[in-house]
Amino acid sequence: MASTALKGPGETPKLDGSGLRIAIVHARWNATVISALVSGTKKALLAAGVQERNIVVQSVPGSYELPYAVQRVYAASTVQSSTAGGVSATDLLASMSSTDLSSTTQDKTDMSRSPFDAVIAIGVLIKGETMHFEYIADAVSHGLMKLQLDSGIPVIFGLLTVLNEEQAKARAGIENSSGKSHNHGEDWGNAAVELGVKRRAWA
Ligand code: DLZ
Repeated sequence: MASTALKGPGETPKLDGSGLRIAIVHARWNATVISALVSGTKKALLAAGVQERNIVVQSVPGSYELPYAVQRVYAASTVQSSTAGGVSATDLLASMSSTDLSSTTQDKTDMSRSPFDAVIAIGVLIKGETMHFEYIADAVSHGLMKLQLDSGIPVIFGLLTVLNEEQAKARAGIENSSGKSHNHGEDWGNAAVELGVKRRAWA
């Protein structure tokens, strides 16, 4: 029976993610919340059958860096690893260390095996006293949308834009004062699987 919930993506279709390669690119600002979101995302990917070795995790300092990093991580996955006498983009990415905020295994696999089927961009923007929040939220939203339309690769919007830490926790499955919490990372993992599978069908 279809879900009657007002909010959320409704009933998640049961899709087989076992043939997919997915990248998670996350910011490190607001680390506790990011860590929970990355864990929730990985949990959903694994539950859908995506293999651990086909989940690549990379990090950047803040959300502003997400569009550029998503673009480079995806581009590197489409390039063959061998370059004559030089360091390829894939070698470079494979050698980059990604801060292990989530205690998840950081991927050390060959980035060039096949292009990613979807990339999940995760960041947490918490509004401060200045206009920083608005500028970064606007730039990142537009950057990620442009990227997915220009490249044809689904880019999942895992950017929380919240007014305070309590709101961020409530969306990351972390206990907060209201007691209600849902990990949006799980929705993002499911969205990546659905779009990754559908992208192949729509190709
Ligand atoms: C500078 C900044 C501020 C004030 N707040 C956040 C935030 O809440 N979340 C986030 O992901 N990043 C923040 N940043 C950092 C910027 O995204 C970016 O990393 C720096 O401006 C360097 O380009």
